[in-house]
Amino acid sequence: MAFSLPTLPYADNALEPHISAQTFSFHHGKHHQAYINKANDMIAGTEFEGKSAEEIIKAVVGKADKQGLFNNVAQHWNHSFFWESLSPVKQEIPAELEARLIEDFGSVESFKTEFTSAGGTQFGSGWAWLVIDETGKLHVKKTANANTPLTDGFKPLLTCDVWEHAYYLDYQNRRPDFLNDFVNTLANWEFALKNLKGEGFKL
Ligand code: MN3
Repeated sequence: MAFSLPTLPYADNALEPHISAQTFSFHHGKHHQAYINKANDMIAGTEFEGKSAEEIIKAVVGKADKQGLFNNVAQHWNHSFFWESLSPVKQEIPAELEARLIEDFGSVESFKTEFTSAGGTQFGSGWAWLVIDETGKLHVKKTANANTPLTDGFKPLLTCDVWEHAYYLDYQNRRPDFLNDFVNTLANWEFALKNLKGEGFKL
């Protein structure tokens, strides 16, 4: 079964004025679709046919001759996860998740500062993440390009794409403003909580 573009879980203008329909038309309709097309071309007729995106990512990470496959499959996973990490309606952080953020970061504000700082200091393209480790502790991570904390033993709870294509039409060079809007207005905390409980995302 080849990979296919997931439908956005909201209308393409539902996150305006923060993320415009025009951004989604390029980011979801062109960039994400291109990663899927390239991944499917590379997978067809190989041992990876029929494998999940997560299985392929973990199997090929760090292999120089599979860098292109890693990049395109990981970007398919990362983007599918990112669409779900956004909410068209501003959400309060659920009490159960809030308690865990306070436990591991000291306060919700400290977590937000660490997250926006991670995304803001990722030089060039990449991602900011809220993840959980094997012992159940929450961490903020940043990764470059297509890289994902999945391959370092972490389970992602929430992500923000900080490639320029994610925000440039709406924010131009103001990546910190995009990240502040993400943590204060756009983040889907219910999705993060589902992932925390192990009821979340699989691809
Ligand atoms: Mn992107």
